[in-house]
Formats: sequence, C-alpha cells, structure tokens
Amino acid sequence: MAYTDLRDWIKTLEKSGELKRITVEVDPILEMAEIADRTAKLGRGTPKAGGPALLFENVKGHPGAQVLMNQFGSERRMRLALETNSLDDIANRIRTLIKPQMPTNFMDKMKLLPMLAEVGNFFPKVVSAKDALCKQVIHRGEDVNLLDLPILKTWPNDGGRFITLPCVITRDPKSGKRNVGMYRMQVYDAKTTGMHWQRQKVAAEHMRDRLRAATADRAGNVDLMALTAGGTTAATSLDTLATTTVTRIREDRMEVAVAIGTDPATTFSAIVPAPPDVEEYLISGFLRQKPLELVKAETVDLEVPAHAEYILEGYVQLGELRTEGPFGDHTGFYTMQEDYPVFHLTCITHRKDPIYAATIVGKPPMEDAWMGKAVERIFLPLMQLTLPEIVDVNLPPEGVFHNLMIVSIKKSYAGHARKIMNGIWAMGQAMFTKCIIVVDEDCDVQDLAEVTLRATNNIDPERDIQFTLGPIDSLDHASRLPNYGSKMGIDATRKWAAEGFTRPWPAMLTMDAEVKSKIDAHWKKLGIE
Ligand SMILES: Cc1cc2nc3c(=O)[nH]c(=O)nc-3n(C[C@H](O)[C@H](O)[C@H](O)COP(=O)(O)O)c2cc1C
Ligand SMILES: [Mn+2]
Repeated sequence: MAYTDLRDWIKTLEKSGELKRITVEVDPILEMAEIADRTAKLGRGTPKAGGPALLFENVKGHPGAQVLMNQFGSERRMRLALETNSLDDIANRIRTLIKPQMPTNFMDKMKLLPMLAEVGNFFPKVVSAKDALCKQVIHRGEDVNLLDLPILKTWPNDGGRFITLPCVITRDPKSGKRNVGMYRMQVYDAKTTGMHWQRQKVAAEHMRDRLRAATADRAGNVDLMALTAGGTTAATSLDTLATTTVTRIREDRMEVAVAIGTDPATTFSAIVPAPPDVEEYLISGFLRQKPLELVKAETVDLEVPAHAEYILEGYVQLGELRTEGPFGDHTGFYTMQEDYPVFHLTCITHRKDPIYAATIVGKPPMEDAWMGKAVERIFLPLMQLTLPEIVDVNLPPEGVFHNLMIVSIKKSYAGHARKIMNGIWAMGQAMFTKCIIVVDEDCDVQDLAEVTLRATNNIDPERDIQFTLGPIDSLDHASRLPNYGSKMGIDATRKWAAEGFTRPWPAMLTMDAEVKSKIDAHWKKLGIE
C-alpha cells in the first residue's frame, strides 16, 4: 500500500530497522551534514552499503523540530521507498505499459482491464483545503519566516543555508501542465531564496517561455535567454532592451510552490529526468499505484501535495537574478557563485509539528547515488524504446551521473557504437553525459573490472575515441565555457572488417565447460579455500 505521507514512510523505516533516531543535540550548521556523510559511506562496497535513515529530534536552535536525512540512502531503502522487491520490476511495469499487446480475443481484452485500472491510479486527485494536512498551520505576509525552518548548511564554504530536498512546482505557461523538479534553494533571508534551476531544466524553460512572451519584439535574444539561470547579470541584459519591454518583463511574476517532506515516491519523482510533457505527479501515481492527493495552494495558482510537511508559496520575478553559491555539490567540488533567479515567499503552510526533510550531496557515494541508481534501472526501458539495441546501462556514482555512462549493445552494423553515442547525447538529460563507454553485449556493464579490461584492451585510442561538442551540465567546472563544452565516446566494442579493421580479432579467454565441472567437483577437497 502506498505511503500516505512522510510520517507513514518514517513508520515503515522504523519497523524495518532502517531508522536511527538521534536524540543528542545536533547543529543543522555542518554537524548534521557530517553525521549524514559518515552514515552514507558505511559498508561502502558491500551489499549492505549505506547506513540507516536519520531522524534528528534535538535540533540546535530549533526546539521541537525534527529533521529526516538519508531516507533513500541504500539500495534496500530505495526499494522500500518504491515498494518493490526489485527496481527491475518497475522497469518491467513500464515495459508492459509502453508495449501493450493488441488483444485478439475476448480473454486477451479482459487481461487489459487491470492495466486500465492501473492507469486510472496515476492521475492525481484534488482534495479540498479542509482535508489537506499541509494547511494545518498557515503563515502569510509578515508572518512568513523561513528562518524558523531547521535548514542546513552542509559544507564549510557554502554561501549559506540551502534547502536541499525541495520539490519545486511550476506551471508550463503554454500547456498548463505542472512540473515538479528538485532544484536547491539558498536561503537569503526570511522571505527570499535562490532558485537553482539550471538552464536546461524544465522550470527554466517555463521561465524562458514567459520571457519570450514578454519580449516578442526581441525573440531569440541570447542574453535574455541567459536571464533564466546561470547567466550574465539581469541589469546588463535588460539594458539592451526597450524600456517598454523591460517594464513588461518586470511586471511578470512566475508563480512557484515548493513541497518539502512528502511521501517518498513524490520526492523521488522530482528528480527523475521525465520528458517535459509528463507531469511528475503522474509518475508519482504510477510509482505509488495510488493517486496522489493535491490541494490548491493559498496564494498561487498551483496544486501541491496535500500531505506535505511544508509548502512554500511565492514567485520568481522575471528579469531578477542574484548571486547563488558557492555550494558543496555532488561532484565532490564546490560549484562557484553564479546568478540565478530569486524566489520570493508569499506564504508558508505546514503540518502541526512538521518534519523537515533534507539531504547532503558531496563526494560519492552519498544518498543521491541510490536515487540515481533507481533512475538508471527505471529508465532503461525508456532508453530501449528509442535505442532497442541497448542491453544494459551503468552510471557509476563516482561518474556523478553526467560524467560517465557505460552502455552495452547488440552490435549489428559498422559504426553502431557511434550511433549509440549520438543517440544518448540526443536523449533528454543524457545529453549532459561527458563520457560514454560502449561495449559489446557479452560485457557485464555493472562489473567495472570487466569494463576496464574491455575499454582499454579493445581500443586504438586515436581511432576509437569520438569527440563532440554540446550542452554541458551546469555543475561541470572544467568545460571551456559554463554549460557548453566537449564530450567523449569510447568505442570499446570488437572492431569489424566492415569498420576497416583487417587484423584478426582474438577470442576472449574461457575454460572448457567440461574441465570446469571436473574441477568444481574436486575444488573443496583441494583445500585451497
Ligand atoms: C539532491 C538533488 C539535488 C539537485 N539539485 C539540483 C539543482 O540545484 N538544480 C538543478 O537544476 N537540478 C538539480 N538536481 C537534478 C534535478 O532534480 C533533475 O535534473 C530533475 O530531473 C529536474 O527535473 P525537470 O526535468 O523537471 O527539470 C538535483 C537532484 C538531486 C537528487
Ligand atoms: Mn519534469
């Protein structure tokens, strides 16, 4: 049964021996981060990797507050969060959905009914405000004070406190569809934060659409597009525009709501790289197999998860950017200061005795490694929909998801590995992948030793490494320009004569099956192990 809210999830964590309550006083400034970091790294490299979820019950400076961390911090817990014995089961549910068999007789048609019922569960339901627990306490106007929340500072040189696990809700001005994305928020003061949606993310595109509408006379202005995130300062760009256009931009406020502390599937859905037109609320419903209950926000025209611990409401003013960062990031480095939009709060609603949810990112493996692995498993069928020759994919956490992807393929024609690289660079957020290694289908991509052996033995580097240019993740600190740079693909497949390889290709080593079974039978007696 789907978790009704964060508390229901915490109950299950506790019953399953997956929760540690921390009753000693801990400071949300750096101390919680250090505890969560050490916990995330427990049992590293073993099947039991990733320590327990942590519930801080004695938060320095915030009497009565509770903070949940590391809720997704192990393979086991990620499965528990998505209520499945295997993440591949979720992938298989997606496969069934995207490849429904054409029914030929009555019985086959009947078999489709449960699937239709299942689809009915995906769509969110809107409930009335009186039934929405997230509105038990409402603060508006002067009463809004973000500093009341036990928000963490996670690394020593961070620009301040950051909300690290927010589900940021915006509406597409053209289609009316809602998007939920996880974009960190730096606290500037009681009523304002940064809004770190990177420029290729969906909320940034929502903002660009509004800018396009406000500046129809200057469509395609490149400086203007930079106004959505990580670009030049607003003042510089606005200077180039007509006064009437500037007024139009400044008059437009983009409404934003943020949910903190939801049921685990909803929080997880905020990080999945879904196609822009697929609402994350639907993904949450699919994962929960139960509709998500939403409620109208108080001061903005957006629907928010009714059971959330906290809802922050407000707006981002078009044309306004402010310095964000530095922030100790999941790359293991600080991301430096850049300009990002500013979120102005108009209202905070929360439950009675709200539980704040947070994560820390840093040198892998961290909690987000497990969230990323779940994305890898769940998205495999969707990748295979476009590139059916893909057998398996591995995004090692140390490759921080956008730096390294290892792909195995059924190679069928000359240049096939290159086609796969180009296909991946063209696919949603996989466009950011800095390095792709392509191996043949008989290589287990999850076995990094085997991948290393192939990726180095099977290449003539000058011939088999392909470089290209394109969009780069905003967090990349080495690219020649922010958000733009080069990528590399390594074709570590066996080379074919059709690809101009004329030397014989050696077979890989394997022992005769007969010899192996004979030695198996004797192995124990030999007393070696
Ligand atoms: C803990 C965590 C923090 C993240 N912080 C950011 C962030 O600050 N900015 C950003 O653009 N993406 C961030 N991401 C990645 C996005 O959530 C992810 O790309 C998501 O798919 C974006 O949703 P969208 O496709 O609807 O824009 C973060 C992911 C995680 C797991
Ligand atoms: Mn999205």
